[in-house]
Amino acid sequence: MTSSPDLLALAVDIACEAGELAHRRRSEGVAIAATKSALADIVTEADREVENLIRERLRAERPDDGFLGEESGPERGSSEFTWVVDPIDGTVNYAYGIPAYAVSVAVVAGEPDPRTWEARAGAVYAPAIGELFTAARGHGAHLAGVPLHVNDEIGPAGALMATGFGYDPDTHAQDLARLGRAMPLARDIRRIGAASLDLAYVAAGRLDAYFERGLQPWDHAAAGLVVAEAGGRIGGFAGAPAGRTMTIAASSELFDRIERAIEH
Ligand code: LIP
Repeated sequence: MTSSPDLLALAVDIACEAGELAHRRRSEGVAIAATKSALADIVTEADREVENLIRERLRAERPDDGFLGEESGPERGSSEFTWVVDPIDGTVNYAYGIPAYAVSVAVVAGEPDPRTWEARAGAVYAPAIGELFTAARGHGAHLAGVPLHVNDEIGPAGALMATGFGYDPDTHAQDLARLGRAMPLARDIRRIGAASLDLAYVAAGRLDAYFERGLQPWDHAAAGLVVAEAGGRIGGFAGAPAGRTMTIAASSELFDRIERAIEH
């Protein structure tokens, strides 16, 4: 049985090496390699190179584990573990030179399906900002070794909330209407552009809440554990796990209020 702290140590080592590669490539200039689900959904050569580095490191260190990466898709393993990886979360920020991007490396037990997996360890490394958020199941969430906890007390001005919008322009009207229904709960809104950092900031108390429709498993696998280990609640509507339909992260009381405001 491999312990969650042991798995986290490997996730951290790989995420940091991968993040330094991403940061180096950014300084050398970024090339768009292709578009994916929509014109705005881009992948850079660095996304692919960074995911390849992560994949090779895991093949060497954990050859029996499965892998699910944003750029290379699913690869079933023979062990109980699957690594769920976003090589550069916040790809559009990365392409534009905005430093809010992160390498997200998580390891889960069971099928790599957010509805059923048990997240065991996660590392979210933002190399341009120099911050590493970590969590091991049952061992808390940390930033630079300091324990994290979500904000349980929301001030009279309301909650500082983050959200995001999908790449498909046809979904923007619905997303904006949902944001309008959340605004009475908010003091202000942030749109950071990297789900893993949005979630990590909720865990760190830098945001009171975050919600977004359309997230992929690799967007939230690592940082979702960071939120949970920081005493926060992460999930979708009506008790569903975080996923494509909706991801909400906040303290439990605020989660309920946001869910009621945006679910219809
Ligand atoms: C991004 C998320 C972001 C969301 C974008 C995109 P990517 O992930 O981190 O929160 O709004 O639509 O899904 O594509 O940069 O890995």
